[in-house]
Amino acid sequence: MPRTIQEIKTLSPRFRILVIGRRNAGKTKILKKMCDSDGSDLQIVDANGKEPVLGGSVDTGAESPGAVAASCNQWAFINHRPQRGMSDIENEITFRSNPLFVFHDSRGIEAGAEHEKDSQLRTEYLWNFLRKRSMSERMKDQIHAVWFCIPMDEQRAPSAEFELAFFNARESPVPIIAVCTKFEALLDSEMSGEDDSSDAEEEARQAAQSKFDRTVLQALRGTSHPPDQIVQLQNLDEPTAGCAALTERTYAAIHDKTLSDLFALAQHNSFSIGCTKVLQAMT
Ligand SMILES: Nc1nc2c(ncn2[C@@H]2O[C@H](COP(=O)(O)OP(=O)(O)OP(=O)(O)O)[C@@H](O)[C@H]2O)c(=O)[nH]1
Ligand SMILES: [Mg+2]
Repeated sequence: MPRTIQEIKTLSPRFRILVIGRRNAGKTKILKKMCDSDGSDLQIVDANGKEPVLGGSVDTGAESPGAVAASCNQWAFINHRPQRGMSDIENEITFRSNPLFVFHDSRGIEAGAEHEKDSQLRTEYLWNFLRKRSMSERMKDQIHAVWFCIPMDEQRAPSAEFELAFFNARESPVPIIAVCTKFEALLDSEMSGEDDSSDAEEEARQAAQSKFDRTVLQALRGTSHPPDQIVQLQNLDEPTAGCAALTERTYAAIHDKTLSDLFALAQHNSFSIGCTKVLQAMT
């Protein structure tokens, strides 16, 4: 029998997502888009619900100096580089604009992994985190979905040492959506310098799609445990761009009715906030 909203929220008040990806893959951007936030309302707490003690700075993802200042009130902001470290993955990231989502960020956990002999350990670390969380009895503590971001402006992605190694390693206990970010990079590489007519653009779009299908898609589908869904996102750095395709594929990947209702609830919350902002801007 379907559960009421109250029953769902009692089981799990928030939809919990693990986002994985190389540095600059576009992870933070996706979280902000999903919560309709500019980053100024980002909050991070550690596994005990406390503000984490940071050895360096934290990537707030804030988009304006004002927003940076607002979000940095919470942290020691020593330099511009996001803090890296394996313990980061335990931290909970939320946005006040949509408290129904909670995120864990791998934060470039793979940085340099392709050239390090312990790279397998790093993939292993992600899997251990997922396994530990999925064994949790309480639904609210489990990871409900994984967004695995693969940037299309990085020629080595997906690499056998990181992304493909991850999908070859184990069967996931939770739905995994491979998010191919910055898709326009493939398009740009197919555009010839001079001809920018709509015909040339359409030709380039088809060539980019075909290249993607032959390389990225085939590589991902050829892994031992391919992602449940694969989605392409592009131009997310543009203010009006959204990630409706990611919402759609995430929803499609979740088979548990309570969790898919919870995801719809959280997503609807972001949609309502977006609509309110548009209406406010118009009046
Ligand atoms: N062109 C383009 N740029 C994007 C897109 N998505 C994100 N970016 C930009 O890429 C850069 C990195 O994005 P982030 O969201 O900070 O990447 P990240 O994965 O969180 O990176 P780390 O926190 O360093 O691991 C930023 O300058 C974004 O504005 C996209 O779809 N297209
Ligand atoms: Mg980030």
